[in-house]
Amino acid sequence: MEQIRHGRIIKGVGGFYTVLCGDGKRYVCKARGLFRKHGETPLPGDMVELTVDKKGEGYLKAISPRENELLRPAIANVDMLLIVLSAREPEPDPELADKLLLYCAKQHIRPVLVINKCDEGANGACADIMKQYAGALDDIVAVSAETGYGMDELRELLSGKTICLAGQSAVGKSSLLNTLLGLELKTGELSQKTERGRHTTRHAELIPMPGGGLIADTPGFSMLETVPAEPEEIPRMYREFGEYGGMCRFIGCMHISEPDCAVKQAVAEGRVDKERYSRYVKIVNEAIESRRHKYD
Ligand SMILES: Nc1nc2c(ncn2[C@@H]2O[C@H](COP(=O)(O)OP(=O)(O)O)[C@@H](O)[C@H]2O)c(=O)[nH]1
Ligand SMILES: [Mg+2]
Ligand SMILES: [Zn+2]
Repeated sequence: MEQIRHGRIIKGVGGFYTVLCGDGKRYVCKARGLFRKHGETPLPGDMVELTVDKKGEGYLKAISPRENELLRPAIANVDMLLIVLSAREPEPDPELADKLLLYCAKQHIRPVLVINKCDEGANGACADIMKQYAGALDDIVAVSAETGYGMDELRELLSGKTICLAGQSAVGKSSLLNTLLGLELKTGELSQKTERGRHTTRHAELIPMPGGGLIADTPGFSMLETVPAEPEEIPRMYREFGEYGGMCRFIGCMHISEPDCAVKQAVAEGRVDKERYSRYVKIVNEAIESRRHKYD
């Protein structure tokens, strides 16, 4: 009798899937025609059932329902998205970070804001980003991939989780990836080499982290073309609006042009960050605009 095993797909190339099992063993598996018939494509991150025959060849039997599915890179069951901003060059793109927070809310992925390059001389910029996002999410970590500052705190937060990095180009995603994997590289050199290698394969892979957990080798979302939510959904996705949202005069208040709006009041009194709010207005308008075009 074939024995049923359980594991996690960490890689899939050309119809072969590498599954990591609880005992730390890896099996290369083929997907049975069954999957194709149901239009199911196994993804890295999928929890699967497999069997291994006498020759040691594995077969995927079933995929557990996914908690979520990231598109760029294509990975299932992601616990955390690390939204990376830089306290130095390049100029931070907080609008991208805001949209990535919306994406996390929509996909039920826990966001972690990682402020990288918090090394000498970047304290002011780091504190400014911290202040803007203090009400927006729980996990904000200031780090330096270069000096190692804050990396222990970050590692602890990520331990045992399945994670993916996101953020604009040159903020240090590859450097963070390499540091988290314990590759101990000094600067971007090796990271660039890794990246070039990845471009040729194009398939994302999950790599076990030394402290437990898995990290995607391909960083995603250096930009988002559209707002990842409908306009009406957006107010609820701003956690810092939460305590004021119910106090507006109108139910369904968008907190933009309505009178007696508690959120606008909180912004005016400095209880909600001004810059986050002004980007919010821009993002909602962008979402309205793109919906209009969708039905044009
Ligand atoms: N000062 C400083 N530079 C860093 C840090 N992390 C990365 N860098 C540099 O930032 C540049 C871009 O890093 P990279 O990891 O390739 O960014 P990516 O495009 O987001 O993958 C490289 O030159 C890195 O050496 C850091 O913590 N501090
Ligand atoms: Mg990179
Ligand atoms: Zn309001």
